[in-house]
Amino acid sequence: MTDVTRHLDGRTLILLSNREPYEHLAGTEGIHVRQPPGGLVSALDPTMRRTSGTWVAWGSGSADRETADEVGRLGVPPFEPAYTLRRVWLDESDIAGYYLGFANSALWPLCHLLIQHFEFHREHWECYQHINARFAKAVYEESLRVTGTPQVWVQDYHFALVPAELRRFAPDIFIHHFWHIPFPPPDMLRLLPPGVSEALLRGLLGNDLLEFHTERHCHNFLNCVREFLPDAQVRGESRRVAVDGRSVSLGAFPISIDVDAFERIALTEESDARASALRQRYARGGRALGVSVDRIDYTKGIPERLRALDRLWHESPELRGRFTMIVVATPSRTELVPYQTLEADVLAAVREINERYGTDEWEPIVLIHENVHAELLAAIYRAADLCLVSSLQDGMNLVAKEFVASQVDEHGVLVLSRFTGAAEGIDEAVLINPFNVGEFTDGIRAALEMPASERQRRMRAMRTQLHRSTIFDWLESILARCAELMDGNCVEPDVERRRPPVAVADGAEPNAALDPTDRPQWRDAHL
Ligand code: ADQ
Repeated sequence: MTDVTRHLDGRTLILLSNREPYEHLAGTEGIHVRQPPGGLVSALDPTMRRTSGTWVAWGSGSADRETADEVGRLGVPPFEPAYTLRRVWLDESDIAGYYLGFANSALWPLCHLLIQHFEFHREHWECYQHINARFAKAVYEESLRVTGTPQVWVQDYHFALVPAELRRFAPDIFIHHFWHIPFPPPDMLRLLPPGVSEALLRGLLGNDLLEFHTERHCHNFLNCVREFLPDAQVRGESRRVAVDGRSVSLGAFPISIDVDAFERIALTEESDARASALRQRYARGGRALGVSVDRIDYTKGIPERLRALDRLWHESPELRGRFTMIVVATPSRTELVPYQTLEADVLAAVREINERYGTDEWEPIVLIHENVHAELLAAIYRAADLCLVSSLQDGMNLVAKEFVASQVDEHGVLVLSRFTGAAEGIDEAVLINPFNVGEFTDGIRAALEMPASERQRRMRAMRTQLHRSTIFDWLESILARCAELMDGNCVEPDVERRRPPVAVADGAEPNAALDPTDRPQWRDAHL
């Protein structure tokens, strides 16, 4: 792993994400700490450790308040503190309005073009504005505390308004933002009431650099700016927007995973034994095993996948008893009605398929309806002959990359929706359209019938390609681009950097803590 901190050139990273890197939970045996799984934390935690930065996030754990100081700060990792975690507290109504409401019931379906699930409520939008202002204030407070020049990195759709809000307090601070989900075209953004789409775009244009997974998402963003913000100048060829006397850059930075870590786990003795046991049980004697792994979310195309499987076993009776699917599907956002309905529908569809085609000796779909630990996940990926990724829309889709990384025996085929960011970077997958059940079924059949040599050729090529673009390459390319921009290498001569006047957010009290002349010069003693 290369040391990406050189691109920070002594600057201190302040990261903002909705989820925190360490969560304290109260259990029967006292308080324990949990690090959420996922590539983002595993890539950014080492960088934060090396730079003694600050991570600002929602304090969501049941014992989070007890383990932080009165402001919400603590040193992390808890047993070997190297950087600061600043927790921001949200109450039930904040979570309902900002997180479950505007972020997950309006922005999420809109950005995924699944407008049948779109719900807008004015009070959710107001809550989102209010909470974004609170997070911006927390980031600003942290920027005053860190030694060295801060560089702020915002994550995702929960914080579209933070960049512009933060810039009101700190006009010169370098801010960039990674948008993990697709960005919609103008006709979709138009579903938001007048004024809201503009506010979102202006919020994001508070960044110096805006990062998407794909060129397509950059293109959609620029088209939205063209359509909704007549005062902004879009320079599509250089992927920049000039607005309010500032220049905002855009870039495509496809995220990846910690490829070596997945490979290592897949190669442990334990995984080896588990994968052999799985193959012995489901794939001996020329039979085949498939896998899918998702949160139960309507963007992942789970009902569409089940329809294609149903059709496959219906049209090809010879595959009954010879092809088994392990479907790993974890409940997600269960507070929201569309997610509850989807979960019930998925469970019913699996039951129906199993009743229709199953026998005393064979169950077509083995459902794992819970979170699976990394070792088991790697073993299932390793054992499988094919992996079905059927998202209706997906920013990237990490499951596709995790499957490829774990396929150390190189026998599996990736059947991948065209509508994932991953499909734009992974060659050699069998690409399908999940909305077209016939094409999807044919894709699964093609994967099952593919000769072993062809599977190996494709998997080997995908693995080579994946090793060249890991999450650490992603991190490095973003930080390198930020360094270029901060060094002024990319500033357009005709865009003068004018500083907007410092103003206090609507509804926010002028606060002594936000006065730059009051800047504390000390660092937290417990770091
Ligand atoms: P997600 O929508 O969460 O991420 P995805 O990229 O597929 O989608 O990542 C899901 C992660 O959860 C994977 O690491 C997977 O292994 C894990 N996971 C899912 N079900 C699990 C289970 N039952 N047990 C254990 N682990 C499970 C958002 C965007 C994506 C984008 C990522 C990263 O929607 O498009 O790829 O962020 O930017």
